[in-house]
Amino acid sequence: STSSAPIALLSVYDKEGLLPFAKGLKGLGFRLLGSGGTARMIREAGIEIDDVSSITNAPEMLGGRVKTLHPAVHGGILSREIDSDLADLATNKISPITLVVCNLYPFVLQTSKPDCTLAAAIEEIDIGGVTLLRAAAKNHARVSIVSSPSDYDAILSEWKEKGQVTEETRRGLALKAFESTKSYDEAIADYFRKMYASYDTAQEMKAAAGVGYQRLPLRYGANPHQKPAQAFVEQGEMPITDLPSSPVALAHDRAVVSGSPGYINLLDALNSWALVKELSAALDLPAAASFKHVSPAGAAVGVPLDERAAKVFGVEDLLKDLTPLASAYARARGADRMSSFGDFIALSHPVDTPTAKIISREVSDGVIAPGFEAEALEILKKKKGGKYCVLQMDPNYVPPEVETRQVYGISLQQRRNDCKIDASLFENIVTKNKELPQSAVTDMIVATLALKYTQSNSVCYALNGTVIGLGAGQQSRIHCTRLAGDKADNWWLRHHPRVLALPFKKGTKRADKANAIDLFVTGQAFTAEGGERAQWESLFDETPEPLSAEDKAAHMKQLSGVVCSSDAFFPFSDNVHRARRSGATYLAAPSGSIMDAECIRAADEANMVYVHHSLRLFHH
Ligand code: 93A
Repeated sequence: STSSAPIALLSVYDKEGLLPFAKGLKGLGFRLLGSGGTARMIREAGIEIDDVSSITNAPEMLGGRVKTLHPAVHGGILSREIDSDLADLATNKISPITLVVCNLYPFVLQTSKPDCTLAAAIEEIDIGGVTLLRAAAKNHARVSIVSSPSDYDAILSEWKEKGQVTEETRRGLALKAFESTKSYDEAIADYFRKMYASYDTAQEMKAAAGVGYQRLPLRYGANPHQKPAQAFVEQGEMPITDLPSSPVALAHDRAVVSGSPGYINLLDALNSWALVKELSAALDLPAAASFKHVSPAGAAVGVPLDERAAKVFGVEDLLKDLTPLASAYARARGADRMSSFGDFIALSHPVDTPTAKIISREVSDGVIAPGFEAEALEILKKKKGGKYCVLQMDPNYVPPEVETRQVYGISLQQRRNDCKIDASLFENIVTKNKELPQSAVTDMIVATLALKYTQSNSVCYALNGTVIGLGAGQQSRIHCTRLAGDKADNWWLRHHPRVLALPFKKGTKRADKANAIDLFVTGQAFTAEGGERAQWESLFDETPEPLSAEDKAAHMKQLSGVVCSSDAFFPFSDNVHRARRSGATYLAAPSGSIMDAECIRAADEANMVYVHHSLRLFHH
């Protein structure tokens, strides 16, 4: 080799394609340098190569931990073609390196072995290779960094053709190298998180060290066959603490548990927490949400209940003790008792005893709240044989501005939906009737905030600070408006004196009552036959007569003042007509439909108050 020959430095773990590539480089006039094993393999194949130690004048040491970490290597890689750099190279007798070929120790392969020890994992953390990749990628203005055997052929042919690796290719190679070091470090961080900052391991050690938790193992993913599953933060502490049936006191007044919530539990917990936090802040009242499948089944603020409402919402026996938070949850849990069955609950304020008492007798999966009064926690801990999922949320946690998720291997990134929803959103009244009372503004905030955290399309009806009907996840807007309207109708029919006086047998379970009432108000009890009918009838001391169409119509006429809000514009006036039939007096929706004028006309005909804004609220 002549001293002017370009230098290629090779240091690869994965030696696939190495020999033909080295041979090719040699044939193109490169001087080859290699780290221990790489150089040996190439030399044994009869290709001339020098050891890295021939330029460093230092041996590989520490059992291979230091192979290429040396100024002669990194000076040669990082130098620019500027006078001061060239002078430094000359002074230190360092030759510039033109091409670096490197791939890393197989950290993931090692840690995925079932019997992998911490020591073995740590030994597979590549330091020098990562430094080669980063240094060469940083200096891609001059240096080519080849990090994947799949690029060997293309590099050879490009050099053959053009006498160099082009700038465009070097840029692509640099990006690839940084991507590989990023995912490499991610894998190491993932492993360390599991070993050092997880809820499931080394509790005492972390307690002593006062180290925060970054990871919550999940029971499984969306389905039991989707294992493993975990939740984690990449920086700072996990803002959620899982409170156990028998808490282990840890640093920072925290407690951890060995059990773990599921993936959908966490989706519900995080979305519902965001909802109640914003609801409570917007209305200065305690707020509650009852989530199922990542949409609210109910949501409300702590507006007091009267006796009839208490009965409809299933808390008449607890009425005199209800706190504002308990009222909020009673409303959220009781509005659509069918949908809320097995819910995940979010509460904006520390859970008190009255709220815990309501929770204790309902079927529910878990609760997230910023705190728990001692007696309330005692009550919740007894639920589900001690397995009730109790999550404590740091109320001061603020999520990052940009959120990322992966779908089918593709990363999607967006600015978080951090828009504020408050009274100022509802100032543009576009109908002739402009009478929008404070209570309706409150309901618009409740309904619209609920939509912000509901799978789209969605339409929400609200009254008395309570979601009374929510249509989620429908592809057609009118289907949302109908679904939500039907739910609001059922909710209102449950106020009918005949429903309130249904002669249930003593000891009928709460969930069975909810089911039977739903069958009664929808009329489905009376189209049922055989065993299904007999089952329904068996719940009563005497079989109830159906509500007639006239009964229902007369009762529905008494429902008014309802707010109906939509997560995107109403495309046709049929939505307005349908909302009116469920007692809607007030409408809120973004403008932008070519049928806006038609919708406003329909609202005017019914003397409704229609608020336009420009905030679309799709959520997925
Ligand atoms: O242990 S290291 O982090 N120390 C180093 O200085 C170093 N330099 C290169 N590992 C180092 N490497 C890695 O060695 C490379 O990333 C490559 O994976 C491997 C090649 O070793 P050998 O040439 O001895 O087979």
